[in-house]
Amino acid sequence: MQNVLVTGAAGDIGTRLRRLLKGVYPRIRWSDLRIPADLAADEEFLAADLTDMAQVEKIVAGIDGIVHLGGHSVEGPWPTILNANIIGCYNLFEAAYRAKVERVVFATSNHAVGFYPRDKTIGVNVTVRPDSRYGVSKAFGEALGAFYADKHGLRVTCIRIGNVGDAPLDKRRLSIWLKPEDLVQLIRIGLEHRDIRFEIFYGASDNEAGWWDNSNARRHGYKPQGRAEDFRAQAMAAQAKLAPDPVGDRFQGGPFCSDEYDADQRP
Ligand code: 15L
Repeated sequence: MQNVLVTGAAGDIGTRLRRLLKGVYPRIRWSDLRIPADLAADEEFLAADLTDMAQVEKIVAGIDGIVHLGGHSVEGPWPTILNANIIGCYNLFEAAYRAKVERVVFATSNHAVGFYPRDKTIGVNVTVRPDSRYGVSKAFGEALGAFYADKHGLRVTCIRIGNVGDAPLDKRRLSIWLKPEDLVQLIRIGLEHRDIRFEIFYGASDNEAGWWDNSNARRHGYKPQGRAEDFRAQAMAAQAKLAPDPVGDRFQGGPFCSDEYDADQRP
């Protein structure tokens, strides 16, 4: 990997990666709608609106591998999701294919499978059960990745990210926490491992309370360093301050499940 493009450079994960990926690849081009406020003089940046194919073609030109973080990262109204995560994601994969990019690492989300109950351990071969329009858009991105891999030979890795942060924020995040450095490991496997064709990994650290069977990532060499249990006391203290969420607490996707939920009220 010589020339890497990372979309979503100004977001929370993008901002962390700008520090953590420094020097890892000879050239990293960062992109987002707007220039990050703290962009350093030695960082390459190209602004792009992912809904505009001509702009996407410009940012993928000359690139070998893409880390696609860009888009809308929580639930939103349909027009927002449609533009940022459906059209934007299609443009990204299609432009990557046309420009003969070798690899794409797609930041998908736990919300593609958020309606699995918390007492069930799931692997990467389960049917998607999105918990939001956002989750549906991530399932779409995974399907798009499989399509470009199977039909056109793009090497695609989808990372179903739990929650990236310095520490797990609450009880649910004890199960899905992803230490930023562990995300870097997963991204590097996607960009560098010789056997990648189409893979799905869970973006989770070594969490004792986890719900995901991440043996596929481990088979590819993933050795997570973060341990959510080291932060249990502070996560549970934060949990105690949250209002009970009878629906969200049943499902892996938490509040994304209870938001707009009315399934129990139907005859
Ligand atoms: C996500 O997919 C979001 O991007 C992030 O902001 C968190 O809400 C995370 O999921 C989560 O489930 O905690």
